[in-house]
Amino acid sequence: MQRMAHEKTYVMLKPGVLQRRLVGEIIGRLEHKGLQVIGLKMMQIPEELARKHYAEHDGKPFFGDLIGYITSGPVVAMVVAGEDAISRVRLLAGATKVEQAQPGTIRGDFAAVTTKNIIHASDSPESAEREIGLFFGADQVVPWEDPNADWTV
Ligand code: FUP
Repeated sequence: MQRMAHEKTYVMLKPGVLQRRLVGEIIGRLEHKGLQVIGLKMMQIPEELARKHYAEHDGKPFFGDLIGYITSGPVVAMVVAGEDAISRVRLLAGATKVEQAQPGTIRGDFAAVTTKNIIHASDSPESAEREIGLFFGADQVVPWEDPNADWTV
């Protein structure tokens, strides 16, 4: 069997997750899959950082709403690790657009509006590295040994 890559990914629970008291539910889904939380903090994102994070969307019609929403209240910023973590978290998150997000996924189960689609998750190793660097200092990421790692691979 081909061994998959151990990866880190940047995950962010958007402001509505706190307002709707869904923080535990969403983090629970990631943990139940066997992914490891190795960085976790709440923060109010300054507009400049929001624009950097979403720079690829600058100029698109939804950009203003996206920046407005992500800076409208605190977010939960996380670094999540595990085998194939980038694609596994994306699968758990579901499709970007709410009308395409399948039931059983985080967005499919909880998002009603695409701009407010609950969760951000890096889409590639390059994005993960860039985004973790934007939101976390090196001393804020705390990898830990998992003696039961067998069942996650
Ligand atoms: P994703 O990687 O799934 O978060 O998707 P994108 O990077 O394409 O989009 C980033 C955010 O922009 C989405 F989470 C929500 C918002 N967005 C819209 O509001 N409308 C769109 O048509 C596409 C994205």
